[in-house]
Amino acid sequence: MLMNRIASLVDQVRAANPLVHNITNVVVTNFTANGLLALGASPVMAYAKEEVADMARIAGALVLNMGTLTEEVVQAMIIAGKSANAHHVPVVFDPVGAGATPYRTAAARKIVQEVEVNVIRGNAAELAHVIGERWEIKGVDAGKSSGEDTILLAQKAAKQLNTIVAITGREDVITDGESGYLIRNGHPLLTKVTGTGCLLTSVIGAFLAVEKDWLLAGASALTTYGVAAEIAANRKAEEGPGSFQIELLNQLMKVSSEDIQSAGSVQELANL
Ligand code: ATP
Ligand code: TZP
Ligand code: MG
Ligand code: MG
Repeated sequence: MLMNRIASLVDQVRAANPLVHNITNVVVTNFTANGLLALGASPVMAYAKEEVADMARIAGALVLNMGTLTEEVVQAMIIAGKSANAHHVPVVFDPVGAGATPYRTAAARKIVQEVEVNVIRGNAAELAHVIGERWEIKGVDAGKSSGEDTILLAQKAAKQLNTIVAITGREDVITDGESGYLIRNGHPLLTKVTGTGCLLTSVIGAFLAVEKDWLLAGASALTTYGVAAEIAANRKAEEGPGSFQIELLNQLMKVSSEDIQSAGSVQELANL
C-alpha cells in the first residue's frame, strides 16, 4: 500500500505538469530545467525582485537554492518565499554550502527564519550547520561523517526548524521529526555530476505541487529519483559521468511507477 502510493505519484506529476518556480544557482540552472522537463514538470527560473512575488504566487511550488549567493538573490528568495507562503504554495529550500563560509550559514538561517519552508533538503553537513552544529564541509560537498547518525540529525533539524528535513547521501532520510522514511536507492555516480542534489531539490518541488502530504511527496521524489539514477547507471555507468548525466535525464522521463514499485527501497521510520 505504501509503495503503491510512493510509486504512483510520478504519474500525478506527469499528468499535472506543475509550474515549478526556481531561484537557483548559476551552476545548475540548465540541468535543473532539463531535469524538470524530463520528469514532466514545467520549470521557470525567475530572479528579479520586481517579479518573483508574482511568479511564486502562480507556481505549483517554489524552490529556493542558495548555491551561488548574492545579497540580491537572498532578498529575492525572501520576497518570493513570503508570497508563496501567503498563497499556500509549497516551498522547498536547498541550503547549498551552508557551513562553508559564515555568510552562507547566516543566509541559510535568515531564509528559514523569514520564510516558512515546507521541506529543506541538503547533505548532512549543510543541515548540521543550519541548526548550529559542527560538521566537516568542503565547499558545497559533504565532508566526512562526524559519526553522528543522519537519522538523528534529520530528526533534530526537523524539530528545531519545524519543517520536513531530507538529508541525502548514500542513504536518504526524510522526516518531520516524528516519523519518516529511509530510502536506499541511487548510485555513487550521482556524486560525480554537479547539480544532482540541486535537481533533486527541484524534483521534490514538483512532487509537493501534486501531493499535500509533504512527507509522502518528498519520500516519493527521493525514491523516484534514486530508481531513475539506478536505471541510468545500469545502462551507462561504464561510459562515465558524462553519459550518466544525459541518461539520468532520459530515465527521469522514462521511469515508470512499476519500476519504482519493484526497485524502490523504502523503510518506514515510526515513533522517532
Ligand atoms: P553533495 O554535494 O554532498 O554531493 P548534494 O547536494 O549533491 O550533496 P547528494 O547527497 O549527493 O546531494 O544527493 C543527490 C542524490 O545522490 C540523492 O539521490 C542521493 O541519494 C544520491 N547519492 C549521493 N551519494 C550517493 C552514494 N554514495 N550512493 C548512492 N546514491 C548517492
Ligand atoms: N558551486 C556552487 S553551487 C554548485 C557548485 C559546484 C552546485 C552544487 O550542486 P550539488 O547538487 O549540491 O552537487
Ligand atoms: Mg552531489
Ligand atoms: Mg547540494
